[in-house]
Amino acid sequence: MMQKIEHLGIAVKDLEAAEAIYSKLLGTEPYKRETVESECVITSFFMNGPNKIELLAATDESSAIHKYIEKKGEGIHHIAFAVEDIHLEMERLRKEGFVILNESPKRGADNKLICFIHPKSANGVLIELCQEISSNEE
Ligand code: CMX
Repeated sequence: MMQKIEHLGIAVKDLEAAEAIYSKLLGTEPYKRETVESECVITSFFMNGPNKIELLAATDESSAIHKYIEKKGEGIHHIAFAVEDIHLEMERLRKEGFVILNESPKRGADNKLICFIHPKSANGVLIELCQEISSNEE
């Protein structure tokens, strides 16, 4: 089942400028920057207490982030939920009628297996599932 909100994803145009703003806002620097080639994004992660915020900028125009910002502007792009077993959760949600955007989980940022649920299935909110990759799943 869904364990907790793992992070909030925020779509930004300029990663460095957004990092400066969120560093001031949260009073801490990002702990990690990571490019996810398959998603054409560069990400930057902040911790705020137990909570995580992911800034996402497009690396090219084919990126979902580029399309999102063109259409809706910068802002909250997705909510990610931590799951223990992403395969089981995808199966459960498929049976519940959610539109899962990935046939199988793929590798995302910050050592996670991820998949997405279409925003039309969840009241206009893009949902991400993520499972921590343990060393025996590498
Ligand atoms: N949140 C809410 N609504 C969204 C959305 C989002 N993040 N992205 C798109 N939409 C809406 C659009 O506004 C549009 O709504 P209308 O039909 O009412 O206009 C509809 O969904 C279709 O959007 P679109 O612009 O035509 O885009 P596509 O259908 O080509 O793609 C989506 C939309 C969600 C299927 C695609 O963005 C996707 O597969 N996303 C998952 C992957 C992803 O977002 N990767 C980047 C993050 C990677 C990471 O976190 O590491």
